[in-house]
Amino acid sequence: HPETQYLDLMERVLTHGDERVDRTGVGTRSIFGSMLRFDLSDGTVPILTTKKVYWKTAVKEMLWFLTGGTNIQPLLQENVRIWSDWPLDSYRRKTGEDISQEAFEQRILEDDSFAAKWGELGPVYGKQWRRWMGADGQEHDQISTLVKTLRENPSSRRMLFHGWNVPELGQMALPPCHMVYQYHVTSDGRLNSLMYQRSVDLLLGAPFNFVGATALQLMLAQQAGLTPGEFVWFGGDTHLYLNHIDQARAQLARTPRPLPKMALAQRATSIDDYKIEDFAIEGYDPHPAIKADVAV
Ligand code: UFP
Repeated sequence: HPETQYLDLMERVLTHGDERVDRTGVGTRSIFGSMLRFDLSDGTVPILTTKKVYWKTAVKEMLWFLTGGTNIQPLLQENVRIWSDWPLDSYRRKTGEDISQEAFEQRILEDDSFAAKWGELGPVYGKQWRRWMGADGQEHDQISTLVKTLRENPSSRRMLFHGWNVPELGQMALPPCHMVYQYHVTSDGRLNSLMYQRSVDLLLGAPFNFVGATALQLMLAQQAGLTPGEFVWFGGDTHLYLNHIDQARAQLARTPRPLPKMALAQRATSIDDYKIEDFAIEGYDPHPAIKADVAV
């Protein structure tokens, strides 16, 4: 079962991980360098079954990246709250106001000027993917270039996009974790993708990142008239937070079920025209969700 790779990796981090202090102060067990491969050619996608993964949230986040947006307001309009921690933390520090997450999010939704001031994440993923500012003073749309190359020169070995814009790292709420994506087209028209993730919260982050990356692979394949092939995932610092150990053990005790299939219900006009309703999942029957706190 493809999911066994993930569980084996989790087991390895749990038993052989180096226990160390990390940026968040929570502490992790960590190994360096890992790889997983998933074959999407049978229609399946790596949406884990050993716990319920909120796949729609991950797809909505990917669609938001593609808009080039860097403000949490459109995410909140879609009821996606995963990026709220950073602006909330910054608001509390700068104003000294002890506002709840709910109240903060409500203000972002209702007050556009408040959102413009306090909902910004800095030049995170969307900005770099769609509007990377070059030294030439021009904005570079890496995604459009990629789609064009997939269509016109699919044997290229230069089909990639990158989020690690060195001079802008300091202005980002969080420097990119899923940092570089590369693509490869086989002679029989399958689109393979590879994603490098420099830092991996194996319990909470990775399952989400698999969904985003493979949803993107499906969209790109459709736009370029290709069929999905393999998804190859590389992790750099691959870790379990010390307050996720019990949850990891609980997950490891579960037996994977068949992976679900993901399909695009219709052909969108361009890479900018996909909606969450276009993503259809079939046969997803996961074990119950596992609750855990995100380290900020
Ligand atoms: N993290 C992920 N996936 C993501 C994301 C964050 O696993 O998509 F945005 C985790 C990795 C790490 C933390 O635990 O968030 C980022 O911290 P740092 O920048 O110190 O690596």
